[in-house]
Amino acid sequence: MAKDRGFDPDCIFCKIVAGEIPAEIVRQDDATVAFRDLDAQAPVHVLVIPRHHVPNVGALASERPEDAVALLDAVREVAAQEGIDEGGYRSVFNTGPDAHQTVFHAHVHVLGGRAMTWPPG
Ligand code: DGP
Repeated sequence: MAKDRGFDPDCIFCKIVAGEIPAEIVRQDDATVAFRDLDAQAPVHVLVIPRHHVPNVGALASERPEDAVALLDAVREVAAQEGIDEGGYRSVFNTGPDAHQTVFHAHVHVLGGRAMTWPPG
């Protein structure tokens, strides 16, 4: 991907998009990249991110709505590819410190392969 204004050189997920640091990529398209979370919380734990750097999903929806739709489409495809679409899976967007967002590049966690509990912690 060209390092246009959508690239933040200090962002770890931008570095994964650019291939500067390794990740186990499971799916990618023109707008999104999906890779396994380093700190898996379920048998399947994939992060789906937009290639373009924005800090969170709200910014993605307002600034790049076409990428937000692509992100949700990618979630559906990753779930099918990982075999968790029939049993069910959870999609999580953490936004801000109180929600435990630690990487400020929009991402959705796709978790599955086990029964989930509610409410989340
Ligand atoms: P959040 O807490 O919602 O911001 O989630 C960030 C997730 O990113 C967290 O579950 C761990 C994961 N993560 C952080 N750094 C890396 C990395 O370098 N590679 C991979 N694969 N995952 C990472």
